[in-house]
Amino acid sequence: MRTWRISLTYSGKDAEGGDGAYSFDFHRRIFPRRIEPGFVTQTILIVDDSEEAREHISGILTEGLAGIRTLTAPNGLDAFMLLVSRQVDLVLCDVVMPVLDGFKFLALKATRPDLSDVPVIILTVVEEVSQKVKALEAGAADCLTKPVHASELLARVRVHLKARSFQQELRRKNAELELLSNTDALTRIANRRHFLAIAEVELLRAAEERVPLSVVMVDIDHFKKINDDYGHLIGDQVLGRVADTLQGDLRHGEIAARYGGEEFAVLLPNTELSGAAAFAQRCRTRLEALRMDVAGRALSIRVQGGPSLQPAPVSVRNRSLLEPEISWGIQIPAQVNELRVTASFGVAGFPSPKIHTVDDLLRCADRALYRAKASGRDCVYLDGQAGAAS
Ligand code: GH3
Ligand code: MG
Ligand code: MG
Repeated sequence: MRTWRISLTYSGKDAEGGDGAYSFDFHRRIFPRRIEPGFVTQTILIVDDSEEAREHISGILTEGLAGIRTLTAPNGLDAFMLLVSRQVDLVLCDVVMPVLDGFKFLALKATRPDLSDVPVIILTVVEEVSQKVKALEAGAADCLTKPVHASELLARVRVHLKARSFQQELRRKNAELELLSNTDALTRIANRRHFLAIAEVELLRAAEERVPLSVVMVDIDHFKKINDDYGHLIGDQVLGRVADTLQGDLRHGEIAARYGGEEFAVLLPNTELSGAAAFAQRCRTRLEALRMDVAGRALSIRVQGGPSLQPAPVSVRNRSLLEPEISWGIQIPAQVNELRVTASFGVAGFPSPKIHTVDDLLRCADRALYRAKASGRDCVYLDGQAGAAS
């Protein structure tokens, strides 16, 4: 994709009467971090107790590789502190160092799974194969013998940085895919699959930690009529607004999902039935107050005919044979209406003697929802409750 570069240049006299110029580059302002294709900024951490060695390696890297930034540390402990606090893409690490040597640094790094994909190249003065094997077994990605050969160092660093870039890209794509597979495409909230997976985990946790867990099932009232009166597109918008309304009232750890067509489910961990009922009431009131400006379906009348009362043309090619044709239409503009939407709510909570599984929890909430529908809609019913909660 091309991006446009717009520059504004002003020139004239400055305050002292000399020639002045002002230039504003929109491209730089709007895309300040945009970099040329193939140009990446990556950070390499060099760990060595010898300042001379650190500077030597840093010089080789910054001269030999485009877009490389280096950080340095004199021992394994300082290196670890940098690793956990800064973005580092690769570590070049000496073995023998005061405070924390190269092997202990590898062991410390291994305690942090989030650092597992940062490759470490061990630099050792010992030529022995056993030393290299030990380093690789301790988690190093590669091993080089000191004094390092500039071209070999650069070649190996390139390989590991490239592998890391691919790995990061893969991770990013996987995260995107996971998000997509957990999200309902229309309303952008969780889908049923994701909801059920989270509900399983939360029910287990609730049972183990002896804390409550509630579910609210929500079903839009007479949604079929909304589709019939305003069309499916407006119906879709209503689904989005309802999803936003439910989502807007959530606290951390709570999850709202589109459970089916015009049915939603909300999972409320650490919430008793009474708290969940209050949540449902708040949502019900908000939905009741929601107004959407929409146009009803336009009424359109079209009259078509030819001079000899023949049947209307069936294809454009026949058209010229039937000329002159009378064709006129009248469009009665649609009225702008305020669409109102209500929903019915069923609430169930764990612990309850009837509830042992997620299926039980959902079934009880669904039964309460059914009773809310049966008793006139736009209300909240609790599991096991005789009268409506609202
Ligand atoms: P009730 O108050 O008893 O719940 O009545 P209702 O009309 O809401 O329920 P019903 O089950 O009769 O109709 C649900 C309608 O929801 C029918 C279906 O076409 C519509 N629907 C389901 N999914 C979608 C969707 O993604 N978009 C739109 N626009 N409509 C949908
Ligand atoms: Mg409905
Ligand atoms: Mg329904």
